[in-house]
Amino acid sequence: MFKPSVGYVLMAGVLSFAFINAASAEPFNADLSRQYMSGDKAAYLAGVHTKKGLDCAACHTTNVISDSETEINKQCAICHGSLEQMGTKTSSQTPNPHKSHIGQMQCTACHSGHVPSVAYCTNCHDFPTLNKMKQGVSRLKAKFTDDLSKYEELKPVKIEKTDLLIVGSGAAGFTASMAAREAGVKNLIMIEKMAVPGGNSQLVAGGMNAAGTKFQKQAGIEDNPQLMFDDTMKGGKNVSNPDLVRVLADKSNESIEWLDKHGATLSHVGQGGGSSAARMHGPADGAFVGPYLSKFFRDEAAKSNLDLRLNTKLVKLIKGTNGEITGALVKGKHTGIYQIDAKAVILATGGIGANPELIQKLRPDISPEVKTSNQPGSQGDGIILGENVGAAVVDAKEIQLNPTLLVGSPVIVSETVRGAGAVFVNKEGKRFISELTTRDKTSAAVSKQTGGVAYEIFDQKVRDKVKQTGAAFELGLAKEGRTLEELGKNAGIDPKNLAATIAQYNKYAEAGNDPEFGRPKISAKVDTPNFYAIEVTPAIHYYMGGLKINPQAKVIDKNGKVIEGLFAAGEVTGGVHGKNRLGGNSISETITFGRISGEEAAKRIANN
Ligand code: FAD
Ligand code: MEZ
Repeated sequence: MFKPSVGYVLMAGVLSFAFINAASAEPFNADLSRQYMSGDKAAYLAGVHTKKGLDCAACHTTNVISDSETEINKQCAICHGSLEQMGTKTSSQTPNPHKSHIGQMQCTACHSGHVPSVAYCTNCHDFPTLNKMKQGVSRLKAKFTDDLSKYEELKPVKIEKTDLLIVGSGAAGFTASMAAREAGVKNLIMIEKMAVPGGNSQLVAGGMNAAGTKFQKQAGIEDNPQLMFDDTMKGGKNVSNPDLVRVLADKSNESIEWLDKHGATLSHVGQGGGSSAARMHGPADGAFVGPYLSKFFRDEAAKSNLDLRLNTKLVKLIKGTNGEITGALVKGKHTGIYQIDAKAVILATGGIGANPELIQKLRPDISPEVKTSNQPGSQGDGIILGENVGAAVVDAKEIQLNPTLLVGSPVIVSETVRGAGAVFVNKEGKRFISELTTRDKTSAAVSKQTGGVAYEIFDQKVRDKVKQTGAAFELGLAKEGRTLEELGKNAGIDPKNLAATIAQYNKYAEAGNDPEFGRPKISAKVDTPNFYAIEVTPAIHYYMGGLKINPQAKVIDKNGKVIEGLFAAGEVTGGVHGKNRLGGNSISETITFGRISGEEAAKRIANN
């Protein structure tokens, strides 16, 4: 397996930059392509194509390469077919990224012409079966952390003007863009530093919390915003900003309706930990919410011709003479540093979960060995750059561990699996906590079990009903047995204890009361073969801290004053979740505060 060293990658990057620049300045020529015919470079796509007799113009139809690389990707599809078609041609690959990422990926996210290719998915997934893909796509984890202070003094190569700049293409950013357009904003640019849009939002599992929705009523669930407010405050240990929590709870139904009106219907309702009513909304078939919403957002962006620039990173916010934000410096993969002047900037850059250095600085008590569920772009850029222009940061040390990372992958096993009846046991086959308590307590309890792991035990009923168990089976990480004893043997759990524990649990379920651990609303028995076990362990998952905002999504400075022109929404902000976020409250926050930020930015733009 080809494993380039850091120095090698850097050198290749420099060469590639030189090549692209040369290509931009003069017509593509045979001498340049010959460079890619021998040595290591022959393994890059440029070399592979050159050997086949194709010249540079086969891929590069223009002399200038856009940062999103859309024109190159168009050329890939012309010769090789769409991602769907590639999915059928590469059907022997396990997993098959062409199939599992239809619509989400650009070819160049994984395949590079002039540097070693990196399978983008290996930034998040650790596939035991993926050693090396065709065309030199190797398994290499890229390093995304970047010292943003180095951009402070850099001068832009050009200046552009727009009304609204949105930074980050997760749920908060996309929602803000839709709301801003609905409120009349015509000129807006959205930038995303990664090669793939979607952020952590595309990974969302169980769903979006909302209270008093028509979907809850249809399912006979009683709930209201006051209950959601109380649960959120209690779950966050009463340190959340009640004004923000009030907005979250009161507007949650409106946000579900807003999504529904635009064609994203979250009609399935599941139960999350710490919520006194089932209120975690997802798509009708109970599938993962992230891919469903991300497709919805990408389709909306295509319909509205959104100016979405991938591979384009915010590196500095620019302040005007009165302290207001007037725009930003951004860095495009090919363009370099340029300035975008804007009447308003919305930060929707997500959290810090993929920045181990920052996490260690804030929380040295969290072992550096703990994995993350986050996508690699979650580096805290928006928080660092916001602070650089005077923004206040709240709850800075509040980092959430999710108790149920699927061991052997970075996939989260959704709380809705426990909500639907799965039971927690340890290696000894014993229960140790209520399955539906809050994450802080659950993560702490799982960490204390043998090997720092636990198992979610469920039966065929749950497997059939809850699609959220699917990933564990697709990745070959779920264990199975026709009896509980057999399951115990297959999963490495004490078989006798497991059978006895579940027999006792079923008695509690029949009685509707769990005197041992107080699991609320206990009713579903684990009694229908086959039986299954999924091994889980805690992982860094969510940043409760972040930029201080007011209920209008305006960023607040260290003196308690609004920083004019600067808005923020989603995980980049703090204050909503206090010391512990309830599962399902984040996507709710991104839609509600994403909408507010778009509407408020539109008001500012109309008045300037
Ligand atoms: P993101 O979706 O993370 O988007 C931020 C974007 O900004 C990213 O694409 C990032 O690359 C980009 N960006 C960052 N810095 C820059 C920069 N300098 N320049 C340009 N772009 C930049 N929450 C729930 O409520 N329910 C769930 O079921 C749920 N499941 C989850 C499952 C997983 C595996 C994970 C990781 C999280 C889950 N969460 C869930 C939490 C939730 O997904 C996130 O908190 C939420 O999606 C954050 O949305 P966002 O728009 O604020 O940020
Ligand atoms: O982070 C969440 O809210 C989450 C993973 C919810 C879930 O499905 O468990």
